[in-house]
Amino acid sequence: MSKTILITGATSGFGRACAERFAREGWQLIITGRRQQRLEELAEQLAGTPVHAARLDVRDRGQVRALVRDLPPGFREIDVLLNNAGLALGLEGAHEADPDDWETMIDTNIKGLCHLTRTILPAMVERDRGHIINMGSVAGIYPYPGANVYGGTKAFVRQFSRNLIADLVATRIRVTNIEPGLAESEFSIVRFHGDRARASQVYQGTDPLTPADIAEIVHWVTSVPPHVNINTVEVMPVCQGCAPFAIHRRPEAGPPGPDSGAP
Ligand code: NDP
Ligand code: 8X3
Repeated sequence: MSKTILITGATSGFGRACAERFAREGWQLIITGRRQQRLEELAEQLAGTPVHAARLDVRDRGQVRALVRDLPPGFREIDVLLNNAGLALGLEGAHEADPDDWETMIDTNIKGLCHLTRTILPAMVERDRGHIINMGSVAGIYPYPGANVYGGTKAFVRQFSRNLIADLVATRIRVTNIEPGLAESEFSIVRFHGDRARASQVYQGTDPLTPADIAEIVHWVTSVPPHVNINTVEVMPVCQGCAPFAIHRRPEAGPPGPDSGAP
């Protein structure tokens, strides 16, 4: 019998690429997102694959409960929950950022991910089988200016994933946190509130990760032997590195001398 994966945020980027990847492997798909038309287009594109498409805003607990309650026969046993839906909004410093943007990121990246997990996990525990894959980010490990709440939400995803592993140690359920770096999708268009020119500058002159790269990794973590749990995957494009610690020098101090220890 085919396995079933539920993907949040399947209307774009990583989620959509994962839907295509798992369809190629013969899985059944539950694809979700807020944009109904995109869901319909994807379901049509994947004709031949058993697909249940359902409009879902992960921030709405009622919708999450209804989604699971109303799953059609044949889709009720979820083998993999891919908690992928998420977003960054803004790149302003913490003193200038929009508090509404902060709330949206917390509601989506943290609370939405928790709603899905809490709703789907009991049946996995009952069956003693399942895999929760969370989409974290390198922003949850390394700070950078303007990441403030976005980075904080992904740090939550990192620790929550580890705490799930702790809670589920006596079961056969697996938990993986995937932490990508620079990847080209609609991520930056959303971050800059639809400013496509600014978004494209983020990737200019780089060779970023692609959604297909991430889908390959998501598929791989599900394909290792059942006794193996890939806890975390941290992945960046080769063109990205971890910046040195920033040091602000007062202008009047002049340039650093040779023995200053400056990086
Ligand atoms: P995209 O913007 O291309 O895709 C984001 C997806 O999330 C869309 O399908 C969107 O669907 C969905 N989504 C957003 N808000 C909600 C909501 N409230 N309810 C349901 N679905 C929602 O970005 P990516 O594919 O790049 O991002 C996917 C995940 O990967 C995110 O969690 C992001 O933080 C993370 N990530 C991205 C990186 C990157 O550089 N691109 C790097 C590291 C992590 P819709 O609008 O239809 O609801
Ligand atoms: C997205 C990656 O580095 O733009 O999570 O924050 S980054």
